[in-house]
Amino acid sequence: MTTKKTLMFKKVLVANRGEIAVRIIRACRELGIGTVAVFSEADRHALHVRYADEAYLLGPAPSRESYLRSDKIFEVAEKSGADAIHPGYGFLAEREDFAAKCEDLGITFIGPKPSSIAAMGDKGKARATVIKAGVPVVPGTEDVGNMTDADLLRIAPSIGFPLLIKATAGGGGKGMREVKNLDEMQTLLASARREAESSFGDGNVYLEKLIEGARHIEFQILADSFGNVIHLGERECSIQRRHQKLLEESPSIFIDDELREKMGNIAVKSAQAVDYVNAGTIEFLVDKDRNFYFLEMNTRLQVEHPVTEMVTGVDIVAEQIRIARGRQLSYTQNQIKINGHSIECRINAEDPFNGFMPSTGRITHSLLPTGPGVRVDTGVYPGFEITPFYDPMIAKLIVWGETRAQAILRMRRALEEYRIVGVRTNIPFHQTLMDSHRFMGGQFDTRFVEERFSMEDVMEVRTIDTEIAAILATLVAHQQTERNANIVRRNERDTSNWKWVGRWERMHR
Ligand code: MV4
Repeated sequence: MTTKKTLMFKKVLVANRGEIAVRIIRACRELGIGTVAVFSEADRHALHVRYADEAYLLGPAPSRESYLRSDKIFEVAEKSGADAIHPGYGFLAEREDFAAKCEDLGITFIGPKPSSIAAMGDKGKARATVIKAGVPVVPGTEDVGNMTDADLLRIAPSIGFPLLIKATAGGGGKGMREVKNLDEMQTLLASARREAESSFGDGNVYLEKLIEGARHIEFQILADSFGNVIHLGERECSIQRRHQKLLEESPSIFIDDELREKMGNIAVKSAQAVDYVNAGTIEFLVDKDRNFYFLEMNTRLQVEHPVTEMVTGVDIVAEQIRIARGRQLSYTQNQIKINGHSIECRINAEDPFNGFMPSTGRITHSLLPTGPGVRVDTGVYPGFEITPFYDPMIAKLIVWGETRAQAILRMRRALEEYRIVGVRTNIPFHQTLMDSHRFMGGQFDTRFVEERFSMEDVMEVRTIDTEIAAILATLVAHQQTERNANIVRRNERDTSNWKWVGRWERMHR
């Protein structure tokens, strides 16, 4: 066996903010590693600044002037003597040049090699790379490099309609267009290229057959620098709105042990195809007939990693640090067992009664749910001001239950306990979702929230408020601020939860 130097970090710089910065600081604390926080002018009083051993100002609130300023971050690393950087998710996490610069400066990047980030960052290249490794992808273009409109128009009929135009630099649905027939393709190609150009500075696109009614299921993988690669099972991420995930769970009720093993092996193969090291996620589309297709790989820690932690018992951030220190994985594939069920609700400062508009302002009061099987990862506290500069996600509410039904019951209970006053949140949305029969029965795909999920139940509450408004405008003004704290809707099922669980579990045996 090759001997590798083990790096004992003394200090980790956390190049992020909010709940994920807090999450990383916590892992470092438990491992006895010092922490350095960085912050913008809007985040002087943020939780990650308070929890870190040291904290340094980067610049003004906008990300471009603070969390994206790699030059400032390297200055802080030098000044503080940090020997590693954890990028979290977003910001600089998937920037090949940032990871490379860390290497040049002798700072350990807690993440994959720059070459792996690059290989998976270009979606067209990623497709070509995993195809060679025998990974199933959605039928589509297979050429690497830029293709002209003429090329794409010629190939399209052999792929078949409907198809999707996707941006090679893409992700998150930007520059994506659904094409129903050849006639409309030219126009849609132009608009996809325009959007990709303005979003990523790269108008290159590729084609894939459209998979309708698919679920979005992703696999967590861990890889060490000795070539050991394991998977930690899947996360079901189909509950999303406009490409923003709202709820994730593990395991997926759609995946049985046999399919999990098959997809897990393919996930491992995909990671090996780019010589992957550290934590990563392979996204798949799974159609009604359980055919699965590689979609893309995320070369970072993900928002929804806690649901995997809850059912496997693996501390993913601690493993990331261990891997970056040049040590072997703590687990072999055989030691990974899925235990129970976990659900995560993303708590966003946005108003579900008003088109999910971002809500800003000071959190005056908050009461966190606690108790058995409940975990809250948050970066905010009473007195903290939510600004419009960053992602609206202010907390992740994660529950664990022995079964999916018990996890749902626990989530309903935790959502009831949660009080946030001062900003609107999407808690009422999640409460309505927890009452949805389709969600309970697992009958959903990626179109569920936008097409099948009725906000009528949520709207009903609003209608009542509007009636009150007509009578007593002043009372409503008061209610608006109180609503988030008071909106607890009961229904008959609450009085017979156990009967309901029993019936539901018999139904799904
Ligand atoms: C697809 C697809 C159907 N067929 N590709 C959306 C964002 C990008 N990551 C990939 N996406 C999709 N690609 C084929 N060939 C449907 C989606 C998609 C989707 C994927 C995952 C989660 C939510 C989604 C919502 C709409 C469309």
